[in-house]
Amino acid sequence: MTTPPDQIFFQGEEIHKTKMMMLKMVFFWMCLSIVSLVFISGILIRWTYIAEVGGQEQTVLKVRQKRYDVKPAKFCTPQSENNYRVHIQRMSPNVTGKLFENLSPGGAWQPTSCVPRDHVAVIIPYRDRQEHLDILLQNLHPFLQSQNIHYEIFVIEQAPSTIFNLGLIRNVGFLEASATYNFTCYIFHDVDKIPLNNLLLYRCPTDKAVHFASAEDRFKYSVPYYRYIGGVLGFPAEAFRKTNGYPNGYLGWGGEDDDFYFRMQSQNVSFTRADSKLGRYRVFHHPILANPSSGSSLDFARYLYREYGPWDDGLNTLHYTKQEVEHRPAYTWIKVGFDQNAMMKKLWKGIMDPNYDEKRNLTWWNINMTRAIQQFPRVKKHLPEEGS
Ligand code: BGN
Repeated sequence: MTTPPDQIFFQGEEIHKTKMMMLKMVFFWMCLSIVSLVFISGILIRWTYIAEVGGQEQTVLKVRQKRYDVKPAKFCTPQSENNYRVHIQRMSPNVTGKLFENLSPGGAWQPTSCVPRDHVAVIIPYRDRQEHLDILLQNLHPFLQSQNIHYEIFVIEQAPSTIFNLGLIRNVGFLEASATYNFTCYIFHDVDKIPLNNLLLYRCPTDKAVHFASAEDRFKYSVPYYRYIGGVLGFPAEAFRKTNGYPNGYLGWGGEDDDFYFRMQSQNVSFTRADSKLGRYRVFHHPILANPSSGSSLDFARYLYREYGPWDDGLNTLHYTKQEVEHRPAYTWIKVGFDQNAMMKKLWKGIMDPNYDEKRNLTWWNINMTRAIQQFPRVKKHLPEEGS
């Protein structure tokens, strides 16, 4: 016997309905279990939380409130008014003792109520200028603290018996400071320049240098010439490394900063200059032992960089001995020695000759133009014709 067609249809519909019912029930139970699971975990978490904070509902509320109140990290901003007073007379040790009380040994400081964005190393080359250093420090600490930055002051002293080599000492300062912390700004600071306005912010852009000393009193609050980048100059690490640092081969006073300007130019490292209302400095006078040969070295170096690219001297040829390190109350002191004569011979690839000056009992180094031009012929076209 065969089942009539309408009966087949009826049976099929029944089965379908039953299946749907079952599916709906499964779905309903699944939803119910998820909801109860969430609910039970909620209760459990809450219980654990209450247990953690002492079992008091009240405490839970307080703790929640407290957690809610915690503000996101606040970045430091500099003080907006110029409340920094310059003290040109050397202060007594009692007064400076108080002034330096809040510093970490080694002359480091950072704000505690906010997160500093700027981490600044101030590098001061030093030789025989105790009074200038004392006056600079008594001003520099309040100046930097008013800017709410993290900073440390490094004083790099050249061991006696050789002519002062400012470029080399600055390079040492950079290497030593960057070995202690990854500072965002390295500021090369002459010991005899006192900043007068704390709205001049000691910080660096990420990719170029800043010339801070744009208005020294000795230059009637201006720069003596456009290329002048002496006095106080700041750098982020990468841009400074790109220049290969200061030249190590300028002895005595003058020229190393001008040479450095040409290095920056040859490496496309640009700089900004502080507004002359802000970049004001008081400069102490001191006897100058000018280097009689820096002019000719500079002339040569300038065209050498232009024609042959980065000169093989600077951070990559630096050899020195760290003789002493002390974390003094207001600064980190590093005493450095090096063999100046050996370095001068090697450094300029034999194009320099020593020249003994009896009057001063010092040896200067002069470019030997004949050898220099043989070795670097492309420089010749830039130099004045002989006899002209
Ligand atoms: C320049 C010096 C700079 C110095 C400024 C300001 C030279 C190069 C020899 C021609 N340049 O004359 O080094 O920063 O005066 O004092 O001496």
